[in-house]
Amino acid sequence: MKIFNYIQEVYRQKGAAYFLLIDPDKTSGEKLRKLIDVSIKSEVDGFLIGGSLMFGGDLDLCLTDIKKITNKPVIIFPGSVSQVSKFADALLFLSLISGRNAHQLIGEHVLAAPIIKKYGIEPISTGYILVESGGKTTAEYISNSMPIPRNKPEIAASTALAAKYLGMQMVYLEAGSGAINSVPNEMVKIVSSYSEIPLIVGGGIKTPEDAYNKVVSGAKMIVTGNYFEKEENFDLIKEFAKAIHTNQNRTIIT
Ligand code: 1GP
Repeated sequence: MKIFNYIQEVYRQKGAAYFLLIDPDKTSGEKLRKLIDVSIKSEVDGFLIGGSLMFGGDLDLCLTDIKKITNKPVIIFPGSVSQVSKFADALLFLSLISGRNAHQLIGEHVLAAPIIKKYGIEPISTGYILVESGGKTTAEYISNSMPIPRNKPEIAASTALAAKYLGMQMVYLEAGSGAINSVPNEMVKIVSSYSEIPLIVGGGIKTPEDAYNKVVSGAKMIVTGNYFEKEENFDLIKEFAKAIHTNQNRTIIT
């Protein structure tokens, strides 16, 4: 089954999919193994690997370590072409559609496309929309782009609709990793109902209630990263999964 079809199956059956974002800079070795183990037991649906900036982490090692433990999908969440790896199942082929920087809209993609083809990994065409979140995030700084203001859901909705008309498979509404405020629920609601494209929502989600609110507002996939970089929070992964899987309790067969 293609990974995009798997994601669709998950949200059709469970209400929404829950993916954990792992930054190889922050989580590796024994801590990574423990995180994956707890995630599997907690019914996490898959993993995103990568980020806006890789400092010293080993992406290939992170991917192969995860693949040794689980057959849940492992998807690259690339900050740049340097984060394309043959060890992943798929890659979010992200175009920064909230920005007007040609390199982030199409430049990196031209460089990455032949590598993705050579490796045979599945690209999932995704419109990436940065939303203002109360402070400058790494994603905003590195992409050198202006996020959509929090109180302008109509701009986000029009951008998501444009992504749909361009043939993109998903839209990622992103507050940025470690954001002070997650994407407003009202914005999720308006964007999902207006554009009718499956929405990934992430950035700054720190409670199961916030994750749940995004799902009832229309998100089809929730991503958390930062919060589970601390081992003392690992026990709460199952609470997030329960909150996100609003149609529970059915198991998805890959
Ligand atoms: C970042 O949306 C993801 O790109 C996850 O954000 O690390 O804030 O959970 P957090």
